[in-house]
Amino acid sequence: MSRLIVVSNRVAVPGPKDKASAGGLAVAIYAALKKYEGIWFGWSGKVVESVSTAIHTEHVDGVTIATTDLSHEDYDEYYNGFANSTLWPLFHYRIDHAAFDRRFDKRYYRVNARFAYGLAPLLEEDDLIWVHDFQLIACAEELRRMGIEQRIGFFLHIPFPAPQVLATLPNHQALVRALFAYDLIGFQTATDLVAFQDYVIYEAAGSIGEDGRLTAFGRTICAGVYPIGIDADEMAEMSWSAEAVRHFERMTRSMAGRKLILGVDRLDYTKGLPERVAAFERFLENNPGNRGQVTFLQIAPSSRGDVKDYIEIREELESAAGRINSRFADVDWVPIRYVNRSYPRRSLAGLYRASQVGLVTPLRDGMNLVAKEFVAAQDPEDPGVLILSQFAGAAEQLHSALIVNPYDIDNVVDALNKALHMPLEERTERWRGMMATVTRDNVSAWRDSFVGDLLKVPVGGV
Ligand code: GDG
Repeated sequence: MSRLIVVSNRVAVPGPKDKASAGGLAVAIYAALKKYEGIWFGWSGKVVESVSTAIHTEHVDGVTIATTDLSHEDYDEYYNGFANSTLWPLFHYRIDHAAFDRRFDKRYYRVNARFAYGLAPLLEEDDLIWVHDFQLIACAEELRRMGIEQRIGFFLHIPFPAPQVLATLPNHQALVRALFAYDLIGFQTATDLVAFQDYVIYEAAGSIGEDGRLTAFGRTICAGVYPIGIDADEMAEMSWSAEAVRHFERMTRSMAGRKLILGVDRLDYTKGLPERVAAFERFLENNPGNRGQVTFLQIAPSSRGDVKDYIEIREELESAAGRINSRFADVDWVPIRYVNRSYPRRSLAGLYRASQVGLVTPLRDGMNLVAKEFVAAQDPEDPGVLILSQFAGAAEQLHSALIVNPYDIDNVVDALNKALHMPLEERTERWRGMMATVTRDNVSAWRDSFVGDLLKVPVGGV
């Protein structure tokens, strides 16, 4: 049996006791690594004065954890720079937020090369290599330069942009050429796959074969759709755990019979938070009878707090929430509870279940796991309603959510009205459809189908 080698920017090893605090993705990847006796390779999370080529290794449960550090320049120009300030906004269709700086892409390719140099000596002939996400697109190209011929797969967790959007990136061809060093590329949705195929045909003068394989830059590769899932059974179970029940009861008590609308997102400008708050404001304006009856709880832990755009979005949200609260609040009711901190997963599970509406309205999102977690944590006897952006990858799977255009504030207001008054029978029917999907297409199914296909794809390009 081949070993599995996972390469990702961050390595998140779930400890034996804190499974509940690690994300489902980390747990699923770790389970596969245990099965295949593999290696998880990535950044240690440390930023040091001067980086050596040394790789730190440790062995946990038959899995080898191999990490490398970043220098301050790497952190600024590769991680905060090209990854978070260039590729992240661009791939989410936010050219207005994208920073183009030659130091950034130079450093990006250099750090990707350093990852490849660190990894290559650890590889064995039959290994199966699986690289994750936009921070490490150029990793396989560097491995190929070093003569590595094993199968290498790549999964993009975020959207792939339309060709004309990607074309705004200086040297965009170099990035897509780097993708052609893989044998299999996985996307979250059919929309992303089509955007990639369009780029290959219209920008790279490539072609699609009858078997669906793509040819460009002198190589032929496979690309497919692999929508990521969650551990739905675990989330459902977690929503009845003692900690979840405590949070459910705490929340229900404090709501005193009012209805709860819940949003849970990393604080990020792609998540559509100002638009969401504006929709709730208009909902209160248009429906005076609902004032005092409904509360919107937005949990938004900070992320990437040292990037300027993230500091700005935080300030924008704080001021919008403050303004709406001072406009509508009463002595015994505050319309928006905005919480800028993170909660343990079990507490989140209880909050999901205490909500009548899950409001998930990103402007663009690869998948959005919160949508799936909300569904999995509902009480089957009295489920809440999911309002979901058409621009979240999850909308291609969760058809019985109330699908909205997050840019159209009135559309979101209408959905809020519909959700808050939806009869139990319709709620249950919609929920059952979504629950069947998140249970069937769970994170293990996602992982196994990608790894299964990677084992089968032809190797070695043309
Ligand atoms: C990227 C892509 C794609 C949130 N707040 C807390 C907390 N969370 C957890 C959620 C969920 C995860 O973080 C967020 O996942 P999303 O999928 O919603 O979004 P990204 O972080 O942007 O993830 C995305 C994903 O990769 C996987 O491929 O779906 O499109 O952008 O699991 O529950 N967790 C805890 N406390 C919080 O306060 N413990």
